[in-house]
Amino acid sequence: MTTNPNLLTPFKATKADVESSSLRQISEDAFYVINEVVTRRLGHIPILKGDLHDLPYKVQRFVAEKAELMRPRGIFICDGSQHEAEQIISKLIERGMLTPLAAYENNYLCRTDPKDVARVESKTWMVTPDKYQTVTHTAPGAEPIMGHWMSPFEFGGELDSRFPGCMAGRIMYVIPFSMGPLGSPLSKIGIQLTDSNYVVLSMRIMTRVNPDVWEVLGNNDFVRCIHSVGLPRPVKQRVINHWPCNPERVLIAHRPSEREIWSFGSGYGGNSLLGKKCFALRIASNIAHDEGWLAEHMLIMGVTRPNGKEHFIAAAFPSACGKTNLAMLEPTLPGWKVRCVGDDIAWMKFGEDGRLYAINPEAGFFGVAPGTSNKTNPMAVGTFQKNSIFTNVAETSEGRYYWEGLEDEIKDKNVEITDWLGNPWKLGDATPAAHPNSRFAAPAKQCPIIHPDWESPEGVPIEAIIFGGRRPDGVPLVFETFGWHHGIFTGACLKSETTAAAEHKGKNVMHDPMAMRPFMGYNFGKYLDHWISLEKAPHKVPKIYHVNWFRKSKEGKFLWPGFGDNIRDTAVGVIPSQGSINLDGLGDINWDELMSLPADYWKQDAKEVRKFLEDQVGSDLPNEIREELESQEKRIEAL
Ligand code: OXD
Ligand code: MN
Repeated sequence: MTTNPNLLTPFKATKADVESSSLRQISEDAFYVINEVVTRRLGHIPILKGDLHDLPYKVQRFVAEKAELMRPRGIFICDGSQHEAEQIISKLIERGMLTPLAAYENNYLCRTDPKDVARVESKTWMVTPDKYQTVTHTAPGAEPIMGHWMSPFEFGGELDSRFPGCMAGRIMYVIPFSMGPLGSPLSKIGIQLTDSNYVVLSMRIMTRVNPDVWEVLGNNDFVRCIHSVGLPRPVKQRVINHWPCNPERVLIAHRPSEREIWSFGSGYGGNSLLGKKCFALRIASNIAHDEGWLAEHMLIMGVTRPNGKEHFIAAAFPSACGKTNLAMLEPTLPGWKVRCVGDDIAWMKFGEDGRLYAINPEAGFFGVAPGTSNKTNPMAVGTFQKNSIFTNVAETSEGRYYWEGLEDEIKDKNVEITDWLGNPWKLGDATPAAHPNSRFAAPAKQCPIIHPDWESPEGVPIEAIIFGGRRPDGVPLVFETFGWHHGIFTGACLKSETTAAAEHKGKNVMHDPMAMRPFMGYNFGKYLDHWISLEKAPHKVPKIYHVNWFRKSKEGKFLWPGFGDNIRDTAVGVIPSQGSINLDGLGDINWDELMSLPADYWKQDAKEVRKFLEDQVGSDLPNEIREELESQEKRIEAL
């Protein structure tokens, strides 16, 4: 770099000018000061691809600062192109980290270190100066289950003991991405730094990685995402499956006010694809609170009735309840049509016309593979026939993926199968072929029933919100809540059986309020207040429903065969009466059992719900929700 004589003159741009402007808009003097700082910070770290000095100043500073901290051997600025992906893929195949699944076009299998297979909730933290920004004032002795707080002081220590030099010998990729259609008023920008090329390839599927992000950034801020597998070179321990990670040192920390995410030690899913749970839920729910919108763990679907009218629905289910299957449902009833907008996350904002508009901030599906088949979800199967990455599934000698649920689709029963651990496996073996949390990452645009408006910048208008969970006992197939507050109360009391998406063991029915328990970005009481505050003129709030197709008979069989107005009021909501739902072709349905409200169950449940809200939301429980609790208790008492 040439030295600028102006460096000796006083720095004219104010700090605020520099912070708020892109490189092109600031004064010459500041320009040279910045260049100097960036260059000094980078030291001898080469830029392997792209030109850092072409990027907005705030990005240069971010990249340089973090490179100075993590000391990679080079910096690679991603452009998201096909060519770039192909280069990375061929390198990973050569190294043995990716295996082409030869039966498809551009599909790959990746096996992780078996210690790095799911989100690690116990090591996921929100860092806020005040503890109660993150967690509620729980009852004495009650450990908060929503939000996991760490003080900035403690975080400083955790950061210092992990990140300095953590990328030594590795490349630091700079990934510019948009959550939501680029340039939509509902979208947000992120930049992820990572030393995992698997993450680069997955982010390309799951988000919009595009150099046009640099243009949009001129007037917008971005979420800072810093990710390292946490294994600097030379590596002291054995790297299993060419999957570097550091499971003992995992840390996933969010600084919501700074709009910043620090993730260390894991390369897997929600721990490392920071656009997803970390940004689009935990950080975005903070932004949404500040800006008056909602960032929720919800699928978005359009349902068209035989009369041609389409209704958009957002639905919240805890992890691995079949959200992806529901989002891509093929109705068996003649004349009905479903089209998918999103399968996991919804960003929703009221428009000037008072309606609630939703976008899917993601660009791909990161679905649980086991259980996905032509029978349960042919549309997902159609989506991942090409350009997809499969992680921790099994593989056949014909170059096909395999997992539990595909038994009937194996044509040659003698085909050789290699399980997710790389061992030979046979149909009927006791161990699972695929890890229960094995995943496909597939581009949403390949979904045969993707909605034509799924990338519409203004979003789609939501008419109904559905909450649901896996409830083997007591809870009817469907009920409509009595109104906005009762709907929020019902969402706050959401429960479901635990799943393999995180590190939980066994099957217990667990509280998962609004399906957001692992993804809450701030105090849950304030979150409920925020939802309540949205019912105001001119907002037309959607109707809220609760569903449960996981109810089992006394013999342990599902009462409802699958996903598939005459009503009556009950203690927990409005329930359709027999005859109002078309059951044609569904065989023997025990309607009374499916829709019943067992008094003993609900009396017990009401006590448990009160204890949960008092323990977990404590003095932060909004009055409106307390009133709903009390009214519901009275209705249940009268059962
Ligand atoms: C997911 C989850 O991966 O909810 O979508 O865990
Ligand atoms: Mn999810």
